[in-house]
Amino acid sequence: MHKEKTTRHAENHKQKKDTSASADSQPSVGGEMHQKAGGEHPALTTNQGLAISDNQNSLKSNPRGPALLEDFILREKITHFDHERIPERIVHARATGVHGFFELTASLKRYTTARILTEVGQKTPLFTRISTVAGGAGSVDTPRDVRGFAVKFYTKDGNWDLVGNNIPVFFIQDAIKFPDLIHAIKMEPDRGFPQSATAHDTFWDFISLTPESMHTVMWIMSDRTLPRSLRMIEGFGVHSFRLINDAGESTFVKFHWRSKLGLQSTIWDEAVKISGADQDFHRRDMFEAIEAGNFPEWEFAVQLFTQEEADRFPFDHLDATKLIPEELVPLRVIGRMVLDRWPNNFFAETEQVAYCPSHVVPGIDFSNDPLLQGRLFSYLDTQLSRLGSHNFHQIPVNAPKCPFANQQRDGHMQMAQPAGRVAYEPNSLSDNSPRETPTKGFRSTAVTESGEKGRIRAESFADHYSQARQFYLSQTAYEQAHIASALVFELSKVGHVHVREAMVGHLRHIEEDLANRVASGLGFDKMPNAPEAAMPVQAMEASPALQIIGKMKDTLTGRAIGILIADGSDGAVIENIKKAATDAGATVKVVAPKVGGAKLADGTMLAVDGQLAGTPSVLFDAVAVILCDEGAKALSMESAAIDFVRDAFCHLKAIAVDQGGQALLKAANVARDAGVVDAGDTDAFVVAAKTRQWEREKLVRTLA
Ligand code: HDE
Repeated sequence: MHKEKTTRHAENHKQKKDTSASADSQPSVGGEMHQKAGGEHPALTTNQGLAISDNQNSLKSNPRGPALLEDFILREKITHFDHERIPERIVHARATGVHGFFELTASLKRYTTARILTEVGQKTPLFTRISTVAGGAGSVDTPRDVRGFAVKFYTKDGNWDLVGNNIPVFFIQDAIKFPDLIHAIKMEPDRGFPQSATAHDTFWDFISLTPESMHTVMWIMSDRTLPRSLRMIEGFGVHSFRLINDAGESTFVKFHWRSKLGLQSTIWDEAVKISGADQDFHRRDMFEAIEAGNFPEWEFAVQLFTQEEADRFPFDHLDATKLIPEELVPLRVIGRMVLDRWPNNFFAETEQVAYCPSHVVPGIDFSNDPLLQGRLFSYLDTQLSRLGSHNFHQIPVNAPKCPFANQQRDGHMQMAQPAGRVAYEPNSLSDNSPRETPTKGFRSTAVTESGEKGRIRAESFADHYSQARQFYLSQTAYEQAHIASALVFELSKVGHVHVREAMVGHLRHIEEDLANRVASGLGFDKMPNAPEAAMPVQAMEASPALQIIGKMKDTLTGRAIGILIADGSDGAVIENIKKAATDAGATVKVVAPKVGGAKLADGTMLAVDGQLAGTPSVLFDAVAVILCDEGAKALSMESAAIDFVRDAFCHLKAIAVDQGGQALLKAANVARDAGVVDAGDTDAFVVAAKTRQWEREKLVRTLA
């Protein structure tokens, strides 16, 4: 009986194999029945080039017998599979990578010899990787977190890596604190949670004991850490660098990326729900934009300043917890970056790309920022453990696109085959071996250093609260309320009361009103004392450039509109909204109870892009609800439809409705306001969809 069964199974399998193999005489690639026939399939081979005749069955001593050690094909395949993973990045493990180019539009020849910054019109290929910081490689795209913004420029003078973030300041001043910061932020070591979240005891414990973090805390509690899209973030090199011109003169520089689509964030409740609806929300958004040819673009800008100017700043520019307000040193736009090519392979490119702040080109040099100095060591070191070899620069995504040559040899996974007997310098035996280039090679700035050696924090780094206060006071009232509410949320997840109190104590130095709002949100009956400040808080001019709302562009370009329909909806109304939104630059997706489509009022079937339960309104910037009376009645009984409109309203989005849509709103207990418009008035819908209905917020949630 057993024997019979086995034979029948073997025959079935053989049949399958024959069907797919009949397309050509080569062995099949997948061997499945659904595999497409036809085409020129290359032979499936082992890594030694041996054609494989059967990729479905391992070699056995008899049909039901044990597998044989002799099966070198099985062993090769399984061994390779067993080793597919490499250590993920300690921080910034989760990311999206895209190829693109940089084009210089204004020369910095007066300041630097770096050709990428002097040859106007020159296009330099690049690879950009945008990441979250705290979560593992498989974590969600939309936690409250800083975004890494790393760009590898493949310049004619060698690779230049600008490894920045989407906020311009950092938590700590000295690299020696980085392991502590990251250990506090990551999941707690005994319990293994939370994944990618700052809302837990160890993070806030560390922060409450680290006053220098307060400025960055204001940034991470703002909606900057809840980006709507990776295409809508700013980027900052954070540290001061130096530019060096051909006379050897040095000018300090800060680097900035400014998104052409403008800065845009989600709000907290929305971000939480997006995490559930689509864990890959940002990666998918970027992929779909690139696939559709909507290439994201950033302006590249610099802030340039001399040592004398720096000496007059009311803060130390070598301290990475400080920024230079644009009002003090204006941004000069000198180029643009366009991302236009998705990688062929996620692992080979996005995972294996190795950024190092030490990768600079002649004409660019480092400042003494102690955080930057530590980074110059860390990144090369981390690549060795991640990628396993000093030869990681030979991996295609890391290799310079200009010629490079030296006398370094051998090592794990050496791919090159350097010819000749000379592997040293100087030598007199070879007339074409690489030599130093004294004039054009990289040179460090000649700076005079003086002072006492020691483990010392400069006095000029002691002001921990002034820029935190400046940031908070520069925000709109809506953004201030979001910051206060974020602090209440985060600290409410902290079990240790003394940590909550210590944090509110720090907030008192930043702004008493903020401290009061947070204390009240946490239900304190008494205001905690403020800790002693190392320096009195300085009054600084408000900097509107620090807002998000002020920078949201008056456009639908890059945004997404969702239209909820059902059987019986009016096709003409749907079409008008679709046209108005796409004409204004948005992408449109139609959502219905069934993914197969909806039968419209005129009897035609309309194909749809998403099924209601799997396509909530959090995935869109604005929505339209077009329903017949019957459709509205049916959807009034669907919690997914009720959530669709309630969430759109509570996330302050524009909603266009026809009569049926209005009925659904009523069933969902959603009121009409200026952001709820008639579906027939597409102009009004487009205007409302370009912004959020900020005034609505106080009606839908209690903010701190
Ligand atoms: Fe990083 N950081 N970092 N960092 N960082 C890494 O390098 C480190 C800092 C940033 O897409 C690691 O390749 C130290 C500031 C980005 O691959 C590691 C210090 C800024 C990325 C490392 C800092 C950053 C990293 C982990 C304090 C903004 C992702 C994997 C001195 C200017 C790059 C890796 C990518 C990655 C160390 C602080 C940005 C461990 C020691 C400040 C965007 O080497």
